[in-house]
Amino acid sequence: MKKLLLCGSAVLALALSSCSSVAPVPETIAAAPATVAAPAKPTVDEARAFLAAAEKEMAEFSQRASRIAWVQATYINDDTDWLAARSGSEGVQLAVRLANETKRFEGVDLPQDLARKMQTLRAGITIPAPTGAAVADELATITTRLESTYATGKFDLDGQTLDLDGLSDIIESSRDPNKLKAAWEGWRTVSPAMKGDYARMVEIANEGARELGFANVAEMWLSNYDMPPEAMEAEVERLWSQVEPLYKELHCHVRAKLNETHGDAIQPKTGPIRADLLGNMWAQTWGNIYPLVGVKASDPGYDLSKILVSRKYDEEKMVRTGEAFFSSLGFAPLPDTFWKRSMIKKPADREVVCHASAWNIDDEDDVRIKMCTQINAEDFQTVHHELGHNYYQRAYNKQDYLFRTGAHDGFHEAIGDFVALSITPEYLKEIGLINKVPPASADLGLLMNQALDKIAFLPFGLMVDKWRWEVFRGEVTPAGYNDAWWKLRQQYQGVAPPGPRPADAFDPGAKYHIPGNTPYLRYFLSFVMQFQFHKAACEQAGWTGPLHRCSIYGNKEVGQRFNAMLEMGASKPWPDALEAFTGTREMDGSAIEEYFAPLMVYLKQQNAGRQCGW
Ligand code: X8Z
Ligand code: ZN
Repeated sequence: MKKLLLCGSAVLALALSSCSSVAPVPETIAAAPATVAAPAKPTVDEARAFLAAAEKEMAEFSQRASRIAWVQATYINDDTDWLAARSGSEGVQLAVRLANETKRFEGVDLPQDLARKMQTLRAGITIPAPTGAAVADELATITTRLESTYATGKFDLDGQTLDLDGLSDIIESSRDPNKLKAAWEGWRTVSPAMKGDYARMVEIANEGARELGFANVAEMWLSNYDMPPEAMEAEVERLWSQVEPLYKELHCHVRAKLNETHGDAIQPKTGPIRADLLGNMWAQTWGNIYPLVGVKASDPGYDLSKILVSRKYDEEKMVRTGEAFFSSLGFAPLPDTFWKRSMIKKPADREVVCHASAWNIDDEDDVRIKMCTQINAEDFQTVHHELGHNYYQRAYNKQDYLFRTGAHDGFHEAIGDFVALSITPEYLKEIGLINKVPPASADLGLLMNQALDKIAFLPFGLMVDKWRWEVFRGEVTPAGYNDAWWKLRQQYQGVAPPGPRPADAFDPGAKYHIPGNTPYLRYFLSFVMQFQFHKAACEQAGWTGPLHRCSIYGNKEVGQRFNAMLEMGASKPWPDALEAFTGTREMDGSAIEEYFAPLMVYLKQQNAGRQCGW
């Protein structure tokens, strides 16, 4: 029941990390009367036996639950929704029972490995419920409905019924502001129906968190990083302050270019950027508008999306190419079952959850991905992202059950992206996708392309859970959900909706991870850490050139050191895992700063005389 999948309905998922000691929780049991002997403190052996039994029970449950979840996600109908809700309810009841049972061991001086497992059991339920079958049933019905509503959402535009993929195609390629606005607003007609369910889910989950000794779900989520939750929140601020200046410069330049393209009436020179103009449904990555903002004199001279199409890549070839990269690092090929059981192509005849995800069905070798793959550069990157999850899952599958997960959830998200940072022109030439490596004069173009995805993402990666923390903490009530969302969108990303939002709008629900209940801080952490991994790997490879030209393709020594980190899973505090690969124990934005340093110089020159900020 933990980690059935990464990036799917995560209600049952035990979170992906644990702490080195059990955090103190408020006393919940009144002191026994003096005349009655207090029950004997449990021993370390009892704790070990309890954990072994819990791991066995969870592993067994997960065998069935993960298959039910897979069938539902790849074949949505009323019956699979029913099955998923039933199984989800059983899973949350099991997780809550085991989490409550850890209370018995509070105050027992446990060895580090046992303490970590106790902490994972107690804090690792993404969306908990209070004890009781009826409330667990209600919660699971709600969470299943939220995800299915998102996955099956449609909107009629110009006489055509479009799903998220169809509407996204418009956002990604059209330059017509009216059409962009219609597609952008159209997708957001899917989410108002979710709002009541979402608000009720928050109530139930917070009650569940309180029963387990947390103030609310936000505190619970932040308790999975081997440090007190307040310290983790401060860490996140520290990392953001490192990368914010780069984002501000990029925003300023992109806004100026959009102003040149669309004129003052559509995109003014000052203030926030219109969210539908950035080439992505959520304005989270901006690579699709590279042609509008690219560095003319420094263009790399190739378009990977076009090349993949012209070279007749199909869905399988995209994934096989990703697999070959991991093989070049020394990883064993994916098992035959991966190819038989994965869903890598959007089925024409049924509803599925298209949002890409990676699964390990049996917690051993039955790894799979689920993607509605499109033949373009973005999905080429996503294929590597998903495979990163699968290779991590396989690397740690010899650990104890509760340690078969990432060192923290940001590690899990960073693995495949780190590998994909090595998709350099040199690599593309090596695998025959381009004929000529662009000269150093193309560096700014290459960096701009990368920044539009990697730097643009950072404030979005941060604000999604800032919103959820406010919601779970009760700082924002359902009446204020949408305004709070746009306040954060404006504050961090400097984007605004293309027009006033309707009174019933629930725009957070139009982003997969909100109805899908997948925590989002992991991606912010990943986007910082993947550059740390890249820099460390390039140093290990003896690379002395600019970081964005370094590829570790084919480097088995780096692969070995990388694997040493992956194999640890969550068995040690995450700084130990980070150190095993990078030699440092801290998350740090200086690698991403170094990677983009030449672009920062260029952006500052371009922005001279412009009024930046919003
Ligand atoms: O959800 C994902 C992955 C699956 S874990 C496709 N990502 C985030 C998103 O799409 O919003 C990857 C980067 C950010
Ligand atoms: Zn992922």
